[in-house]
Amino acid sequence: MWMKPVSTIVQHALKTGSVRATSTILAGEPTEPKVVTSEIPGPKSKQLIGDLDSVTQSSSVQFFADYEKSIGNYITDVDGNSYLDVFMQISSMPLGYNHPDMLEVFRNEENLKALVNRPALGSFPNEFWPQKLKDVLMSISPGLDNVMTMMCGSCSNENAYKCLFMTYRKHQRGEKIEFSDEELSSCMINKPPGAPNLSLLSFKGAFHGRTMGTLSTTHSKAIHKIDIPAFDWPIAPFPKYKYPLEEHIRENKQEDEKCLVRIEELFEEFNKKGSPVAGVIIEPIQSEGGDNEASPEFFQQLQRTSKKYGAGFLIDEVQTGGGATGKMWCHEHFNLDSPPDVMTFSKKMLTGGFYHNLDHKPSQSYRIYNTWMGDPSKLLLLEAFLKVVKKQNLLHQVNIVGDKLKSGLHECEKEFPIINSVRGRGTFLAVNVETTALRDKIVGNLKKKGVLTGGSGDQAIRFRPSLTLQEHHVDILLDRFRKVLKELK
Ligand code: PSZ
Repeated sequence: MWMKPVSTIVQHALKTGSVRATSTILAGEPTEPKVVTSEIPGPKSKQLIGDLDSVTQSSSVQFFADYEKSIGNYITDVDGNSYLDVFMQISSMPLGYNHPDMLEVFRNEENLKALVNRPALGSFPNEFWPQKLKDVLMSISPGLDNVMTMMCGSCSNENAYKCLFMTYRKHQRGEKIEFSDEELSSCMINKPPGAPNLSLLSFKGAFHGRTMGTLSTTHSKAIHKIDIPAFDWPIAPFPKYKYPLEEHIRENKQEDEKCLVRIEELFEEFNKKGSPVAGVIIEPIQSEGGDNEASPEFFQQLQRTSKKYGAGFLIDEVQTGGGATGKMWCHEHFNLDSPPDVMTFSKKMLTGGFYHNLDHKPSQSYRIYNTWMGDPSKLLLLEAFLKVVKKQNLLHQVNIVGDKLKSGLHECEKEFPIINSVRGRGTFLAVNVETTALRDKIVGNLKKKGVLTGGSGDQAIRFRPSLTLQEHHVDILLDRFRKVLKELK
């Protein structure tokens, strides 16, 4: 029976050596998945998909959700199916559905007014805005001095790219902030020197967004890019590792070195071409492209190479950020010499945006600007989320639950040879399947058993639960995963 999630929270303690992580099961969260329709989408969803398709492209819709009934780690659809959701709206619901502390935010009249009276933040911010930015976003800054909020991951990257270019040109001009008449007139007709020939280096398999600028740095699937003009910018190889990592240390190290050599070559080539690399853009774990990891040493060296060539170093934490890797930011696992120059976020962070150092602060107003520049109500949600992370020691829980899931997956890969290459950090995990067709089948069959996962790249099944996933959820997930794999045998 559906119960209101607001009043009771059942506290569970996870015994974890000396440190305890408290975790919550929301009242009303189902104890297991329940699939009641013979097909997914069920009849009601199918009808709604038909309805929707008469007004918009809707072939990506999996089912229609009932967000009244969805709770905690379970999403319920309009046909009454309840799924254990370890995909969480493409890695973006930090505390699952209808978390009471999140609902509470807009029970407060002042917060409700911040939601309703949506400002053009760049010009008419709320009185609380400076202090909230400090208390909330700056409290988890990855060592960077400033932050700008934005609407989504793509526009965070889009604007961060512009900062990289502006900073590169500032350095080229010898820190002068005045522009020449020629620059000012040529930029108006998309010509150099005002619109300079500069490039950004990105990686094969990367995903940074679908907007016109970011799409030139996205290389995960052709369907994302086809028919759209793109910048001719350098695309470097991303390391491809052999698993298990501890059995392939030498080969994987050679793979890093091979990629790093090619990256230097690309810097040189594009310098020679007259389109120098102004910035390097990279995900800490390539997500859409297939959950590809690279070593801390690779990232350390890449940052050094970027510095050597005067290029800004941008880490895209849109998918990895917000705690699922067991640290607030995945790149904290890399022990870099210094923070990246720019770091973008969105998804679990609820607001989009980017942190940057002072060198990347725009020199004049209106160079990075749009109407909303984010949304104060999203910062209020982020504030509530971070309080729960702290109160319940959720990063610790992510590590414990992630370890359990990872070792369970390792057992599965021993039992079922069609899966391999278990990898990832925290609960941000993935496993490969021999072929794309089999992968898709497994993801589909898991859904029929009431577990939502996602595909990434050609071969990976990815797990992207919220930070509230607990050990008993992992038991259910692994049980259904085993059943699906057994049925394939
Ligand atoms: O198909 C899509 O458009 C998807 S599926 C998952 C994403 C996009 N992820 C978005 C994303 C990302 O994973 C990384 C690493 N960087 C940027 C983005 C873009 O964020 P949004 O979608 O908020 O614009």
